[in-house]
Amino acid sequence: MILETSEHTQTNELVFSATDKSASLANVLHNHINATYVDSADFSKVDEAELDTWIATAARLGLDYQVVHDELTSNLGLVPEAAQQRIAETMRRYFPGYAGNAELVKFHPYVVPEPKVFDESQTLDLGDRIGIVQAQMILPRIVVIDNFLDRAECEALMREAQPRLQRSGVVEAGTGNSMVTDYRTSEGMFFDYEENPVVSTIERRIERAFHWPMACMETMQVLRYRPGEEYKPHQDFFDPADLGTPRQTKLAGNRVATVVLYLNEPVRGGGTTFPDAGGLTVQAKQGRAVFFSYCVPSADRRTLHAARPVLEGEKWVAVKWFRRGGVRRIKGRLLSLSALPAI
Ligand SMILES: O=C(O)CCC(=O)C(=O)O
Repeated sequence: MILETSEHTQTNELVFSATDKSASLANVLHNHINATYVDSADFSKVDEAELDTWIATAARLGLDYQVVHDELTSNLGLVPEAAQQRIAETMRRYFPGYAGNAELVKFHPYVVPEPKVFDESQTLDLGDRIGIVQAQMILPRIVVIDNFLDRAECEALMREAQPRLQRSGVVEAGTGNSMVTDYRTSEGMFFDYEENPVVSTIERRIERAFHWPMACMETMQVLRYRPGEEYKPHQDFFDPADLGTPRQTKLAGNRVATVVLYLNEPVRGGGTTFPDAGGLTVQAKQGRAVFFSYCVPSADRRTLHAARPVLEGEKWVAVKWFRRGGVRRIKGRLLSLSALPAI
């Protein structure tokens, strides 16, 4: 039995050979576990969320089930049944398609973030609130969710971000450096992970909504567009053909999905448009999220998108980009890996 994958992961033909790289990745994870958990010799201090992240990351990196299971028994001291149950619980949480017996599962590294929408009600359990799915499509995979943020959260993000705004940049294909261009004329800033309680709450909500650990996301960016400002059509992933791409992807792998959160409503203009999705345009509305994923860094996924010029008023958004892997240390609490499979 293999991990069931959703439509958009099945369509790609790239298949990772998990066993080839298991040894070296296992070492990285193993060393980490030794350093963080075993030296402390107090397994009761292992944080549940941290363990979840570790298991999900191992799965995503393509480690064998048995390697993960052995880590939990030999390094965390779990009895085999408890290790098996723990893996199954995490897999169900992070990979909605996961159906089976943990002992038989072969982890699939091409899983992408995906919201678990309740078909009957077209809602999404965000943990502390219920998202309303306004529209969704399979290819490109786009989901529009209202009620993702409340008004106070939107206002807090704009207020905190405002004094730190600077002219936005884009990544130059040849070098991987950031540069200012007429292609993207907004201003922006980045919050640190869990920088304040509002950022933290929203990051947790994003983790839960899309089944992807925060450690495999970039920090939150907030953008402001004033009249005439825009971001012309672009892809969010780093093109494997670009010389600057390895610099961008060596720590965290490529981007696999994006969520744009609208913090306010411009008077006119400013929608997010997807030219390869028949020109679908999502209008900015306070509290709304538009999510899209791209399991491989290819225009075939049809996730070309643009922020249309604002015509009147201002538009504010927060953006989170999801990475294939690349777990970083977040406030000393989460896993840190530097070796990642190149995708
Ligand atoms: O502002 C928007 O509507 C989209 C933002 C965007 O495309 C980006 O930052 O990559």
